[in-house]
Amino acid sequence: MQLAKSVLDQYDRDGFVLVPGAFSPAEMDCLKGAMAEDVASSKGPHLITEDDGATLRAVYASHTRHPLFSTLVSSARLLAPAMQLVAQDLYVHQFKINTKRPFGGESWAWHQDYPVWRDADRMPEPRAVNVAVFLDEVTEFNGPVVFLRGSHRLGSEASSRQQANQAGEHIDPHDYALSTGDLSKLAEVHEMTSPKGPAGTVVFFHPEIMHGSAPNISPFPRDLLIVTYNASTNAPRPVGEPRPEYLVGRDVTPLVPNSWTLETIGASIARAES
Ligand SMILES: O=C(O)CCC(=O)C(=O)O
Repeated sequence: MQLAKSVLDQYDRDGFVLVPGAFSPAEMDCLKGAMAEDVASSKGPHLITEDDGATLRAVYASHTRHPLFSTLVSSARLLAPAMQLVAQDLYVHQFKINTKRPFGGESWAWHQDYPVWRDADRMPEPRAVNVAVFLDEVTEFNGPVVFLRGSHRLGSEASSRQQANQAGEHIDPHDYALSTGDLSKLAEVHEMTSPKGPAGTVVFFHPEIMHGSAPNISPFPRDLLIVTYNASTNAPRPVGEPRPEYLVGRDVTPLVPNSWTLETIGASIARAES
C-alpha cells in the first residue's frame, strides 16, 4: 500500500492521516484473539494496569511473543506507508495495545510522544511515526484519541517545561502531561479532532502531535494497537542503563514489507509452531 502525494501533504499539514478499511473485520477479530492469548499466557511488567492495580490498561511488545503480531509489524499495509512518511528504513521502537474497557477505561493525558523518547531514551530526533490500528470500532463515545490538528509543527518546545519522570519503566502520559494553561492556548489555534471509524481503520500520526483521550463511558471496548516505527539511523543512544526492551526496541535491523493476510499468517504460525 502506498500513500498518494495528497495524503502525504495532508500528514505534513495536519500531523495525522486516517486510512479507512486497511484491514478487514475478520483480521481484527483474529488480532483481538491473539491479544487475549498473549495477555493470558504472559506475566510481567509489560502488562500495565489502571490505578485499581487489576484492570488492564496496556500491553507492550506483543510482537516479541506472538507470531500474529511479529509478522504484522512488517505488513506492507503498515510498514510501506510508514516508510514513505519517514522517508527512511524503519524498525519497531515500541509496540503496545491500549485497551479501554467498557464503562470506565481511563483517560490518557494530553502529551507529545517524542519528548518522552528524547528524555527517557535519548532518541536523537523525531524521525519516527506512530501507526494506530483500530482493533475495535472507534466512536465519539468510547474514548477516541483526540489530536490538536497541526500541533506537530510546533516541534517539541511546547513540552520543554515539563519535568521528565525519572521512572525507569513505563512512562504514562499522566506523568508527562501538558499544563492546562499551555493546552488552553494551543487549543485556541489548533482544532481538536478525533479520527473515528470501524475496526480495521488505521491512523498514522506524528510523534510531536499533541494528543490525549477521554475515558470510555460507553458499553463498547476500545482496543487500539499502536506501532511506533523509528528510523534505523535514529536509534536511542542511552547514556546509562536503557529502559527495558519491551518498551524500547533494540533490534534496529530495517524491516522489509511483507504481504500480511490471514492465509499467509496461518502459514507462518504453522511454521513457528512446528
Ligand atoms: O490510547 C489512547 O487513547 C492514547 C494513547 C497515547 O496517547 C499514547 O500511547 O501515547
